[in-house]
Amino acid sequence: MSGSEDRRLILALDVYERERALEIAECTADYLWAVKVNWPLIIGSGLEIITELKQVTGLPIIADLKLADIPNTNRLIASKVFEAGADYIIAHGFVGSDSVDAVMGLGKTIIVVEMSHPGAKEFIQPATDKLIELANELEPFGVIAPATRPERVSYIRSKLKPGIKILTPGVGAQGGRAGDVLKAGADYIIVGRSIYASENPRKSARMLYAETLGV
Ligand code: FNU
Repeated sequence: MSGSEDRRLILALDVYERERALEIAECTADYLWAVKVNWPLIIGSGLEIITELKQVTGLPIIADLKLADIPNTNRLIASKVFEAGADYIIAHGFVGSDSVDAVMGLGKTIIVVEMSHPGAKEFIQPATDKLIELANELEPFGVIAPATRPERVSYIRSKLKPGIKILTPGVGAQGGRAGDVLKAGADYIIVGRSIYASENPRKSARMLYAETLGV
């Protein structure tokens, strides 16, 4: 097994149960760059799951809370999440630079500049240019862009300061393809159901990892 430097796969671990989450994370860890936790797992298993996942996998943990509140509330939430061991946190940019800044003061942040679902075209996509500007100004670790629209990922890459990573959910269950979006300029793909809901999560993660290698 290679070192984690060449890994570009992030597991979106959207299950409720602690045992199941730990089991899936452990058996797929060899192929992952990081594990992403979202509200379903935190609601189902508590914030301590972040600490446990780190212990079991040794991988970075991304807290996908899509923070979208006033600066003080964003700060209150993010400080507990970083305290629990999260390495990265995802925040919405549309609430404004002060709200994002509050999170960035506490730890590594990923800003949503465009979402992957069809409804993202209604309100978020029209604001993407401004959200890219915000990212260029604040220089977060990375941004979220849609694996379901590789042409938008190319566009976002062309406008984004070099060095800011692009993380793309939407591969598999939402219709995006790993090769297409990596070729378009994504640094990482985020995959949930195609791994955790498959019959053999380890095998599915290995196949996706293999797809990322040749790009
Ligand atoms: P899967 N996610 C997403 N689109 O899908 N954070 C976005 O635009 C975004 C996200 C998350 O479809 C989603 O909440 F900003 O099962 C889920 O945790 O592969 C994961 O990415 C995709 O899961």
